Amino acid sequence: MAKPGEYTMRAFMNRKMDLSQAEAVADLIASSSEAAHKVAMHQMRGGFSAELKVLREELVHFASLIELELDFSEEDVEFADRSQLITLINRILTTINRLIGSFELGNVIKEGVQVAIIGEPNAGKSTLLNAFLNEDRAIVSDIAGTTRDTVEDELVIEGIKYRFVDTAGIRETTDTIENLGIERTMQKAEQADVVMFLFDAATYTSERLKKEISELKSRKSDLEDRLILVANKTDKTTESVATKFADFNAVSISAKEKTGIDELKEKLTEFVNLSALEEDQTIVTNTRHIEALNGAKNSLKEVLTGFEKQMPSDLVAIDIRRALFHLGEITGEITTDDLLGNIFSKFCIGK
Ligand SMILES: Nc1nc2c(ncn2[C@@H]2O[C@H](COP(=O)(O)OP(=O)(O)OP(=O)(O)O)[C@@H](O)[C@H]2O)c(=O)[nH]1
Ligand SMILES: [Mg+2]
Repeated sequence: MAKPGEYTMRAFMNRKMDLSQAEAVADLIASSSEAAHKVAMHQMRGGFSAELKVLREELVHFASLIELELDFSEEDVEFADRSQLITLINRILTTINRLIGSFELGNVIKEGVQVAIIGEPNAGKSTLLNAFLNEDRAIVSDIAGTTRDTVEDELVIEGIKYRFVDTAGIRETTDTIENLGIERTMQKAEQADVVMFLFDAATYTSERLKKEISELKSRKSDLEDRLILVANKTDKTTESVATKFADFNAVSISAKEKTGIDELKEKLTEFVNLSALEEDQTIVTNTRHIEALNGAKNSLKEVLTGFEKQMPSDLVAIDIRRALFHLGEITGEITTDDLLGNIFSKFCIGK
């Protein structure tokens, strides 16, 4: 009987693919959006490995020069031109920093964008969730306080996965269960990548909206950059909602009539900057890889400090070897049985 991931593991053991490529096989199987699929394919075809290979080769060359110096330590020669080496290390650090920076997008692509829908009871949050999903996912009623626990579901828009979280409406109440729900709403709003604040366009005044937004922002200062204001129930009012809330840059919708939903989706996609994906750059999606990249980065910084402080070459050589070790962890030049077991056990049988 084949074990989980046995075939991919054999391919790895026989050097048909490196570890990051083998991991991409599992990512590919698990991918649930076009973007996740694309990133996994890029990695499986060796895009990431190729990038790391160049870095490693340059470092190896560099390490061998330094180690050569150690052999001739009595003669006090310098084979490795220090200023060239520093330039090289800085270039490698730039690449590593770009890779580490790509993880923000990588994580969004792999895990999806969390979107919390918040607002007062009866604002139409559950109706909006249902409109997004095109199904009766959450219970809708005209009783304020219908949703108590959070209701979550996923939707792929333009190749990116979004996780919508419908929450309990925020209001002052003495109901214990409802209060627990409201607490959970605030937690979800904290964790979310994007917060949609939904309000009833017919009953809200711009003064009230202004006050509630500033209250929200005072709770969480970084909300500004991830807040979308949504004026709902525009079907109920004959007033021009655009004029009424002109200062707020709100999206006007009717969740019930399903109007304005496309505009809202468009607004959502603006939150994800996909240029790196479109340019086919390497995007890191794996926390194991991020840890290794951070390890390599720190070791290389030590090398630079070593040069600055004119430390003996043998000490600098240790940090270079450590950086090589971390880069090798990603591609699997350096592995332990535990690590391999951990990676391949997550595969399904026969893959
Ligand atoms: N006219 C109109 N009514 C709406 C619209 N959206 C929601 N409603 C109605 O508003 C009422 C409350 O809707 P819900 O979606 O349950 O509101 P909610 O924000 O989830 O409320 P809680 O779960 O209690 O916090 C229901 O009777 C909906 O039919 C809309 O766009 N137009
Ligand atoms: Mg609800």
